[in-house]
Amino acid sequence: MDDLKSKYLTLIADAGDENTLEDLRVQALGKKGEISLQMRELGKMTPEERQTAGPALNALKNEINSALAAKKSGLQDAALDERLRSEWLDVTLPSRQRPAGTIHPISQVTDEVTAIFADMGFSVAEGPQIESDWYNFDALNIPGHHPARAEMDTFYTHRKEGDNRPPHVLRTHTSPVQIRSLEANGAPIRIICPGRVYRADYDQTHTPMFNQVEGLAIDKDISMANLKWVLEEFVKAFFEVDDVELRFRASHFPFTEPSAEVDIRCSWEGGTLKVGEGDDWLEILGSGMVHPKVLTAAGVDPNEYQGFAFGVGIDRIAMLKYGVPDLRAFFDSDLRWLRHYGFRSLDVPTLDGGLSR
Ligand code: 2U9
Repeated sequence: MDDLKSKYLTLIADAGDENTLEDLRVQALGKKGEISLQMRELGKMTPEERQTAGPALNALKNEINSALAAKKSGLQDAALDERLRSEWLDVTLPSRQRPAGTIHPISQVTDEVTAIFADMGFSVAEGPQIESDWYNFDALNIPGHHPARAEMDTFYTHRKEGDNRPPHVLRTHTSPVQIRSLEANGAPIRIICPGRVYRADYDQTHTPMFNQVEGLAIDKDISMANLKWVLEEFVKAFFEVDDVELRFRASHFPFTEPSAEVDIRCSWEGGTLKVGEGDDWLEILGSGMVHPKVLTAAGVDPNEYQGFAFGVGIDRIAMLKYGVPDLRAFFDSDLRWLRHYGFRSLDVPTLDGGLSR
């Protein structure tokens, strides 16, 4: 028994980790362990022998258990000391920079345009992107047979079998918002309507979904002179130039009469657009005086009121202002590259108190 004791106490003292300790526990005290087998031998002994061997075996078992427990706690303490020595944290290190979110260029340009028109007394109106045939076409003087319907080739929803009403459309312009606003508020009115519009088109300068801002000013004494001034102020503020020359070219839209496409004087020196100087002309928007039929459809008396309307492609003027060559880039999922074009990031405070850009 003394041999067993010194054997196990030595082995326990030498054990280098908790797994070895557990193996030793099983080897000595497990079901088939050396001490357990000796316990089993007690049954075969005489009562006298058992009286000395029994307590001695129990004492040995307790001593080994204590030695195991003491060694285990010693190993755990040593492991903790080692971790405390090797694993440490430099709390004085600066925090990691997180990638900052950015405002989408279309949102940024929409905000810029909105701020410019807000300064001229326009408010913002919004409406549904899925429109009825009436608001998207008929109310805007585009009847069923009108060629403009085909030009604005759009996406239609399906009606149930047997439902012969015209299908809803994904709006092809934000003009229906203006009809709805006129119906709801009447004249006078001064609004801009920014938002998504849809046409079945896809190439370098057309995407099936794009963004427009349209404007409408209706009152008792509005003329094309007012339109010209408003557009000049807009172009100067948007392209950040002191002066600009606008050219109105006669055009045709079903919803305005007369209608004009508007060009701005510019140059393309070295491939970069310069607004307000040079010998080139760049078309940037369409406009005109609202057609009397459109006013009537929106519940406004054209004998009492008249006004102007215009429409600008937000994506287009964003491309022009920031020199982005392919419209489709705006709708890529990863927009980090747009920083290259000078779109500002959100100012995101970091943990060290600075601003990451
Ligand atoms: C109402 C009455 C008239 C909005 C107008 C244009 C001319 C125009 C284009 C610009 C580029 C569409 O995005 S684009 O392709 N728009 O040329 N839009 S006048 O006229 C209206 C709108 C609402 C009630």
